[in-house]
Amino acid sequence: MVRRDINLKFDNKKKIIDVKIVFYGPALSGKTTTLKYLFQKFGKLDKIKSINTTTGRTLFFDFGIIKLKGIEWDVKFLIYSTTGQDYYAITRPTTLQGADGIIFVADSFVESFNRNLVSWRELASLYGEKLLKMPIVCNFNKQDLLRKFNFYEFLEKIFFEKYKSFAFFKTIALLGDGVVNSFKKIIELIFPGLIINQISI
Ligand SMILES: Nc1nc2c(ncn2[C@@H]2O[C@H](COP(=O)(O)OP(=O)(O)OP(=O)(O)O)[C@@H](O)[C@H]2O)c(=O)[nH]1
Ligand SMILES: [Mg+2]
Repeated sequence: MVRRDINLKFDNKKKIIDVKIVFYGPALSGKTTTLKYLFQKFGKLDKIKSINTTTGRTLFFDFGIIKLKGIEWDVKFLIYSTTGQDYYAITRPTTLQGADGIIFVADSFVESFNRNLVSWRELASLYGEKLLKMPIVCNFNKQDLLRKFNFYEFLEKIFFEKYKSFAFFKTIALLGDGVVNSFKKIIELIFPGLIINQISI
């Protein structure tokens, strides 16, 4: 089993575990759309708090909570998306603070290849070696587009094999394809050994 620094927050009295998951990636890759699909799926769309520009772009972050009831413990997922706009880049480390898992949303449009890489490298530089043990799921989003890059080329560029707790999915956030599965996967990576058959609230 992979060992990593554990910073999950346990409330022993209330029997609640807080888990922070952050959607990260370049501008307009589909982070907010992915998060919204997830919350809509759980009937919690109205529970998202977004700090947006007037044009609907993420200014600081989107934030929402999904609660899962267990037999002994409840898990509270605190879910954030960062802003992809470089003008607001200063907010990204703050949003990442204390993350237990990261879903990297890549834009699969062929001309976005390098923007994904720049965003990944920024993430890597913010974490340093610690990123190697961080649970990460990479969503290759916008799979509905005709002109996509080969995602294996991206995986090779980031040397994905060195990441100890890593998975990737093809997603279409607009339709929700792959979104729930990638969310389940990040939970499994955060709680190694746990297999999630069904997520319920
Ligand atoms: N074709 C296609 N478009 C998508 C998909 N997911 C998101 N989009 C579109 O991409 C644009 C940007 O989506 P957002 O979810 O706002 O992207 P973001 O990553 O949150 O952007 P920032 O917050 O500005 O960093 C919107 O027009 C979405 O409708 C997808 O799977 N396929
Ligand atoms: Mg956004």
